[in-house]
Amino acid sequence: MARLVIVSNRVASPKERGAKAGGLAVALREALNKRGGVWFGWSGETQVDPPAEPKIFRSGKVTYALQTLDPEDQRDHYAGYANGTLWPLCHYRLGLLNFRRTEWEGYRRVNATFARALMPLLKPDDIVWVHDYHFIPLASELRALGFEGRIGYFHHIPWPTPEVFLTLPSHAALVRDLSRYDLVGLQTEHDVRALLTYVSSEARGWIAPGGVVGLRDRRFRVATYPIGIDADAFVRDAQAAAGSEDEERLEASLAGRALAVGVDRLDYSKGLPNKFAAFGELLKSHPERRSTVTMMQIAPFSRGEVAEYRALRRELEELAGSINGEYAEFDWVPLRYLNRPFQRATLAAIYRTARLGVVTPLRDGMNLVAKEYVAAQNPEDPGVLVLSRFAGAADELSGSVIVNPYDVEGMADALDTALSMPLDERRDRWRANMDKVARNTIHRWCESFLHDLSGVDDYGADVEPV
Ligand code: GDG
Repeated sequence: MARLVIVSNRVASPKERGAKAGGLAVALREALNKRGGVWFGWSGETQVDPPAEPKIFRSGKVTYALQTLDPEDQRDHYAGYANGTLWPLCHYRLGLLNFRRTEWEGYRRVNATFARALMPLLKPDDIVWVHDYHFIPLASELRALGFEGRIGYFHHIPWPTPEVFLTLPSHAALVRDLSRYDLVGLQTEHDVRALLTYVSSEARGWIAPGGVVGLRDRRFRVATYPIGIDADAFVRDAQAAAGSEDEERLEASLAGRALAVGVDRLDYSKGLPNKFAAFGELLKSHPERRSTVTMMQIAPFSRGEVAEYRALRRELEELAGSINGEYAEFDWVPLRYLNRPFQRATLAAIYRTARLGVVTPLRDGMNLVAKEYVAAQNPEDPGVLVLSRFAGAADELSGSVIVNPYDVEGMADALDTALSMPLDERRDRWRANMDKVARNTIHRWCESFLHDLSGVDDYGADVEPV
């Protein structure tokens, strides 16, 4: 079996285990341990004139290689082009899109730096799996240095439709970069259609059955790999949470009221202002719900170095304050708004206790919280998932109450409906969702991507355009 090399901006430390590590980190580490290999990424540190070689250490069969970056390069790459340009673009937020040539150049420069640092660690037969929008040009840079082995790319966030993508001044170069991969994985069929439509209508490429794409002298494949969670681990965590101290404390604090829960990084793609507004609207237009339901929003801060995230934080503080100011009783606070992360075991207890999981992003590649909420439910008395149609997860989780997050009043009505849902219907909907969560796990995602990447050839001369 070929050795595996994983590239991602942040590398999960081998010390992060059990409850602390995220599902993705655990799955990637498992794949690395099985095949042996290298996990390469940014060290999290900046330094003027950083060393050209990454810091290297080994743990089990895995070599970790962490590259330090120059501070200006890192800013142009991370806060600049990756999170100030590509993130809003891929989440359809053109009003928030900043494009600066210096950042685009910085983004490319960092990818070239990463490629130069990684190249000496590569063997010709390695399989390289690159993760996410920070690294789209990495394959081009590795090819320029002479690496001819298989390289795959997985895009964790949505791929925008051509009308949106064309607003990016560097769109053509970015797709040329994608074509240097052998396999490009996206979360949903919608994303795949969006990219293929761009290729055929704007880049004058051709598409053959199976998502094989011809672009200039390159052939590569684009396919769907919907990411999942470690469903068994989540079921176990949730079962362990039953009767735990966390659960008891939470139940006691609710005093018999229903709980609606949201867990999202504090990010403008997650639709938090609209979610808060919808909860406020529920309390306004369904006054009988007051004092009967509590919403808890866990929203750890993220990307504070990007101005839009700081503005969002202020907006949410104001909204939460105004909802609580308007509707709170001396013994009930409607909205509990928490800006810090919690242990996975505590999250499991909260998910399991919550009658509603409220996941209403304006756009989301997949959204793993939706799947975690489903996995954590008690099958005898499951809660209801209220889910945005614009989350990738909505393609699979059809047992949810699907909402349009731009329709605040519609969401308020959906929350009301979900709160009244009879047990039989809750069970049926949960079963349908759980079947999907249990089938499309993170392990399956990982294996199927690696299986397809291992199997790629040069997409044979017999592949013809259709
Ligand atoms: C990107 C895409 C795609 C959150 N708060 C806490 C905590 N979390 C964990 C959740 C979940 C993960 O973080 C968040 O994953 P999401 O999928 O919801 O969202 P992004 O971070 O935006 O991820 C997304 C994903 O990549 C994978 O491809 O689904 O669309 O945007 O696992 O549980 N974990 C702990 N404490 C917290 O307070 N322990």
